[in-house]
Amino acid sequence: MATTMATTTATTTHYRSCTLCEAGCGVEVTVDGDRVVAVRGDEADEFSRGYICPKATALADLHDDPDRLRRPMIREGTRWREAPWDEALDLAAARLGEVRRTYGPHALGVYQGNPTAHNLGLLTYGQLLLRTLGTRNQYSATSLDQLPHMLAALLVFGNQLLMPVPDIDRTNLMVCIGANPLASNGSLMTAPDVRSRLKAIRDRGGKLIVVDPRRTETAERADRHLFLRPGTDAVLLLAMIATLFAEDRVQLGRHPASGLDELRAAAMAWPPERAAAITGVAAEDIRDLARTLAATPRAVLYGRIGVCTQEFGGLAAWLVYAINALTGHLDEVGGLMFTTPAVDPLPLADRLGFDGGFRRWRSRVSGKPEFGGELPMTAFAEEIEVGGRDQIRALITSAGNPVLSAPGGPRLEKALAGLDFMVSIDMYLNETTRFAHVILPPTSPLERSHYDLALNAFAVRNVARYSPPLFERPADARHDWEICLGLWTRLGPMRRLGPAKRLVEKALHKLGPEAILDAALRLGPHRLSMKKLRAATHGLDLGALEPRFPKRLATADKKLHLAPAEYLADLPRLERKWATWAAPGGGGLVMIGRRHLRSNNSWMHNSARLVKGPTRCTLLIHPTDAAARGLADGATARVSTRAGAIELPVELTDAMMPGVVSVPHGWGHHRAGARLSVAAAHAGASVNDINDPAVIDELSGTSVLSGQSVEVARA
Ligand SMILES: Nc1nc2c(c(=O)[nH]1)N[C@H]1C(S)=C(S)[C@@H](COP(=O)(O)OP(=O)(O)OC[C@H]3O[C@@H](n4cnc5c(=O)[nH]c(N)nc54)[C@H](O)[C@@H]3O)O[C@H]1N2
Ligand SMILES: Nc1nc2c(c(=O)[nH]1)N[C@H]1C(S)=C(S)[C@@H](COP(=O)(O)OP(=O)(O)OC[C@H]3O[C@@H](n4cnc5c(=O)[nH]c(N)nc54)[C@H](O)[C@@H]3O)O[C@H]1N2
Ligand code: SF4
Ligand SMILES: [Mo]
Repeated sequence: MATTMATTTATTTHYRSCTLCEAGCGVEVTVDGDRVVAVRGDEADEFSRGYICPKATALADLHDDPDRLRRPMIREGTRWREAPWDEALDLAAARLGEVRRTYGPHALGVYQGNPTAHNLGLLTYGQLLLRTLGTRNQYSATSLDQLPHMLAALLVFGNQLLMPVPDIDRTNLMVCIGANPLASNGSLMTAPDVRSRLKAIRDRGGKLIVVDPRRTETAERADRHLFLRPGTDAVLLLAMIATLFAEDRVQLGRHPASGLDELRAAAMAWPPERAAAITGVAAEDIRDLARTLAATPRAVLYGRIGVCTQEFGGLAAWLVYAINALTGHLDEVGGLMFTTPAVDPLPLADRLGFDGGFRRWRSRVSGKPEFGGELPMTAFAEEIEVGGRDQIRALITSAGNPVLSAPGGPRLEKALAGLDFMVSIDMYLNETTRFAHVILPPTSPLERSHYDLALNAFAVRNVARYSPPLFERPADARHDWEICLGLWTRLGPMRRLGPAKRLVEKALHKLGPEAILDAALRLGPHRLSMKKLRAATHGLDLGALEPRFPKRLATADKKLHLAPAEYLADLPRLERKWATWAAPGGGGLVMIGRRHLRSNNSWMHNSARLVKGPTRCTLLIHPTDAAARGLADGATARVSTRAGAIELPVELTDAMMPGVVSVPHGWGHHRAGARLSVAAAHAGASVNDINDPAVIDELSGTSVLSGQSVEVARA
């Protein structure tokens, strides 16, 4: 077991998992005293097999970063001061409580960001605090990300967490649409060293096909790459389904399903020729895709964020699941499969209040649909801005940076500045948390324990790995879960207990996330325990994925729902969108994003090691589109939408589909008042300053991050 050796200068080696992305690679950390001297891949981790990406070393940078907050901060006007924990927690609870007493529970807003999913404490005690406040103003990065997949899981399989993953290690054909795992390391597909795993498909005679508006790092290594016009995935997928029906290739396999006739009728309106004119993919290529998927015994269609965060993301996510079902690849070896994680998230999620649901209520200002107990980020700013009953007047953000991560950054900045009170649970004073009145910083990732409660459920093998804290935390540091517990006892139902609440806090503190994890492991399908996990320094391999139907299906009738009414009702919107649409041209451009291996959303740009080298916040544009605008390589372009304009350097590349430009997200660190000294020197521009928050997927309420129209000109 790894322990801290802070008092000696001898070098020690510790094994744990990296918490920075979904791959969860095993790392070997060499420590000299209280300094990390090396981070390597853990060769003995059977799942990640020694692989790490350049971000792993940033675990050390994060730990050592002088800008990382180590004590609570209280803002008085424009001045920040460090404060003792009790003062900061008391103040936060008092002010939040006051707003709730005066205006009611919905006047409290909550935003939870992406690192929540990588944090045992936030997934347990964090939810205890944030999900029990009684407010409907719950927001998270879900609606900037995987909401359409979750909606499809709910409507097709009966539970929002039942998102199947590609059985990448046994498939012979992977069609990858709207995902770039070579940069992202895989998402809703925990598959460390995805590059080797993809290569293995080809080595065993299989194929990789990529459908993407950019010839990505993944596409470069594929057997085939097809350019697709952004936002047209639903059309492409419907045409593939039309082909399956027209050519009598539907093979549902062993699963009882409903909705087959409705799905056929819907798809028949989109013959490949019609779809070709819209998507930019040739009709014969569309047919080929459908035929190859149907004819290959072990095959999978994998769609990720590119199919989600777009105008028809809801429809597209549904159709990805539907095609896997129709071609006999759902819940089959080598296809799209359900996992058997050591901690089954379904019962746990129910207990924590993540019960699935859609449109049980709507947002106050513009009627955006609720999903899973949350409202979409497309409603966030307006719920703060517009006065009236249930207006958000106080906000808790936890592990999120919505000023950079959600469309409409400048608008959100104004809204945040107008809040009565804001508290942020975060280790940085960044673009978002600078608006807080109190910042409560958690321990560094190396000071806390880790177990991938959420992401093991999306791993391509069933695995389990526990990491004890590597460094002992400083005496005056608190873990995320302790911060949340501290706020909860002051703010939750316990507050009414008076002095007795301290006893409850003590008892819950003694319990800790490990005890919850232990219970969940024991109840889980592999009957593990903390003891067994602690003994397995390099993690446990619990075997390949196995078919789980019909038992795992959560629909009431135990059938696959292939044509849920919610989707059928959204099809006329797709019709309307393309009814009047002629051939490509007109010279208009649309914008997509991109990820880079050395970057992680908005928050890893303060690591000098990661941001060094040529600037990565550039506009990728096809040479023809650039020439039409008089833009040379390296020139500064002005990119604008109705929402605003940004300026950034131009990079010419024929890897872009003509008519499409790309700008990465998470940059724009020039904003005054943040404390990110390295990032400020590599500021870049925030693409979400110009992504218009009013452009949404109307079905799911998800933000549109791909395919918004932009003007590009010389700056
Ligand atoms: N244009 C565009 N926008 C996008 C995307 C895109 O592709 N294009 N992608 C979207 C996606 S998929 C996502 S998930 C979102 C992410 O959006 P967010 O989650 O809002 O933003 P992050 O950049 O991940 O910021 C994470 C924050 O958590 C803090 N943090 C890190 N670790 C911890 C921890 O252990 N505890 C606590 N308390 N805080 C921590 C960091 O300091 C940082 O402030 O961005 C979305 N925005
Ligand atoms: N290095 C690094 N890794 C990360 C992150 C990071 O910021 N950096 N973020 C993490 C997070 S929060 C997430 S959610 C995952 C996301 O993981 P992925 O889904 O793999 O994310 P991307 O690399 O953005 O790949 C999305 C792809 O969709 C394409 N695309 C854009 N618009 C469309 C469209 O309309 N249709 C289709 N078919 N394709 C389109 C883009 O060109 C891009 O290649 O990555 C995670 N991993
Ligand atoms: S791919 Fe990189 S960032 Fe992701 S878990 Fe592995 S080492 Fe960490
Ligand atoms: Mo994400």
